[in-house]
Amino acid sequence: MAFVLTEEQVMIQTLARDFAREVLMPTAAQRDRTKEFPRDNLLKMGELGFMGMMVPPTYGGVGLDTMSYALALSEIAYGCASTAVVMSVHNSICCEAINRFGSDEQKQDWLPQMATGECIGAFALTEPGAGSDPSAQRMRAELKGDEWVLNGSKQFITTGQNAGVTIATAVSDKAKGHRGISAFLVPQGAPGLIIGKVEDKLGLRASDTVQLIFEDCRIPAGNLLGKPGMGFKIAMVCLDGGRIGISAQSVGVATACLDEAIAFTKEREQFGRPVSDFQGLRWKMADMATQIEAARMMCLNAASLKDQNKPYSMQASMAKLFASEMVQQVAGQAIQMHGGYGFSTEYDAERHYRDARVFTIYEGTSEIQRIVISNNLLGPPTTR
Ligand code: COS
Repeated sequence: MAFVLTEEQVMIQTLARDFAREVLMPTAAQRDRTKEFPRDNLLKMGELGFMGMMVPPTYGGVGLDTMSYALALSEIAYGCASTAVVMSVHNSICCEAINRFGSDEQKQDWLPQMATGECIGAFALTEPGAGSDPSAQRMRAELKGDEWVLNGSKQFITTGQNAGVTIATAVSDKAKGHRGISAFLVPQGAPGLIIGKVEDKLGLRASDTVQLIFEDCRIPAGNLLGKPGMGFKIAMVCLDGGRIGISAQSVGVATACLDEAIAFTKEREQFGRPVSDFQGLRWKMADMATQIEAARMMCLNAASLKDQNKPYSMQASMAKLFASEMVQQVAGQAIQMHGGYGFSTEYDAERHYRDARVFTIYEGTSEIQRIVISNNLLGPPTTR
């Protein structure tokens, strides 16, 4: 399937490419070292429309399609994967959840400030004992008067420390299993919301990943997102879109790896000629480019299905599975082609390798994607 991009999509892609290469890329290695959250860059991205990409203009966004979003996100990931994951969770999970499931009042309250990048979104589903199986979560939500009271903890929450709003799920009716899980809009500074352990990570170091502790955390009754018991569904629906985002990030990082491998091997001379002349490397590069192209097509395919309001859950999982596994190979090859320099922080190859490692894990591991794909093919297993 060949994709003919519209003029608008090419324009968005070019805007993101220029921004990523001129603004994000030159400072990405430094952010990796200092772990500084890219707040200023996110505000600039808000000005350019990248923080409310699919939010309708009535709520302050630019109302673009998922294809444009995936194209832009790939470019941002090319420049800085840490910035890209913040953009990804913010747009494809948080803004999407509020836009799709929020009341008009909630949309008015949150989306305009999210679209500017002033208020960044986080998504708190995972718990210490409930990762791949979010239906086993234990955080509780109890309606007391005109407030919801949340108790429990969430684990590995991207942007948890810096988010203006966190969409958190909790069990509001234990008897109903996953249909008793609800979703809540928890503003930064809500009483009883405590930032726990800040993870020290292998990669994506400028994006914070934290534990969130809810100790009698009180939020207004009106901060319930959707209806009671809709939290699991909201999470599943938004993760489908999120997985398109991770495939886009994978494509962006892999493309950076390939471009850097090409540049390095053309410069590097051994045995009296550039190492890019050796067929062993040329063919590897051909394979890398082919794999990236396949992943890009799968990512855009899932995005396009979503834009056409067709089922895309399986295609999103396929894109995420393929692209996130692909970038592991490509990033490893890029290091190999840099030789000893690839192992040094002097070059970006090692950072890409570290950043990409989580892509097969977050927003559903590769194993979970295979469950989603096989369930779509075969129906759920007959024994549970
Ligand atoms: N879209 C809409 N609804 C969905 C859905 C989707 N993509 N996937 C599942 N659902 C619904 C089902 O329709 C079902 O609803 P009803 O009970 O109303 O019929 C409900 O969710 C439960 O579905 P299912 O029985 O398939 O759920 P399981 O508990 O077996 O889990 C997986 C399914 C494994 C796919 C799910 O738990 C999952 O995605 N896990 C990974 C979570 C994840 O990505 N974590 C990372 C956190 S973010 S970093």
